[in-house]
Amino acid sequence: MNQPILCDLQPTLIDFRHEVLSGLSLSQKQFPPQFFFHDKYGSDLFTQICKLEEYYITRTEIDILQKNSQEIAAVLGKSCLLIEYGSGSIEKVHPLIEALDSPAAYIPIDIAREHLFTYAELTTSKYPELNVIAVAADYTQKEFRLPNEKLSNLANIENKVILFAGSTLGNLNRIEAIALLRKSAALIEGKGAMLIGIDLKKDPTVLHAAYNDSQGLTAQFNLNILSNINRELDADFDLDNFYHYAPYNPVLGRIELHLISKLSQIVTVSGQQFTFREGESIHSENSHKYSIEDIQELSAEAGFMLKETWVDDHKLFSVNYLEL
Ligand code: AVI
Repeated sequence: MNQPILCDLQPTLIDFRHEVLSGLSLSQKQFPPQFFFHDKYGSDLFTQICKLEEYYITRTEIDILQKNSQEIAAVLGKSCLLIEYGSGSIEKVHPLIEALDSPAAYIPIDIAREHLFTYAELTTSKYPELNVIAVAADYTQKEFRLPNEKLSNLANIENKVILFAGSTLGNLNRIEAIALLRKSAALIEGKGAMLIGIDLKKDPTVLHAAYNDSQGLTAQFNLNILSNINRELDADFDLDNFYHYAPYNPVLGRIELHLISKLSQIVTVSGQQFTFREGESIHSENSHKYSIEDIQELSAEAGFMLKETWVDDHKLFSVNYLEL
């Protein structure tokens, strides 16, 4: 049986203590969005969120990829090298892989090594003809490169395409998003394309429901950051003294996740004290929403041209082909 090539670039994990202490020292307290996935419980909660009726993002993207797989595969062309950022363990790309015409290889990249390697093995067992090169790495790092020595004996590659699914681009601000797109252009050596799943602007009540679900899973996902800090950094956050708040900001076109202090209080983390006023927030995430025009502009600013967009019938979500 064909085996995946496993390539461990030993991604360095973020310095949790440093990020927490510096984030809490800012006048607008904040955490980076990666904190949600810091422990298994956070990742499991996200898997559950993705199955919620109110959180339309995951199922809508899968649906778009499934329904349009032939057309998308035709745009990607023959002998395509498909690179996937943050592939995780969701098999949402499999319908596309099935539709591709003799792909040169599939390169899933993820920081979570164990999950990635299990997923790579599963993909190879499902598609024994496919070359799978799984890369454990942090694709957001400046120094990240593709393991070119592993690609040298692949048959002729006619197109290199980076798939970035799940609307994770939306968790970056505009400057960060453009920087990631430019870095991606360099990764494929200025020739190729990106296939990006991006959540669309829509009725704010739909967005509000998606990030304030009735089962309270998103609230737990947000508050779990404080539990992790308590456990790992000898902190004394009282979770009953904070609540999840996730409004849509129509001016900035984004859902914002906050943890709001219910009262004035002092919290100790690793021996340092942090004062909270009543109503003060820790800003834990932004989830930007785009219009097709926004996507066109963003692409152009990063040196790409938006060539094709596929959306669902309700125009909730988009999958976009951006060419260099
Ligand atoms: C990972 N990311 C695309 C999710 C989003 O929708 O922005 C994270 C999330 N936050 C709350 N719910 C889901």
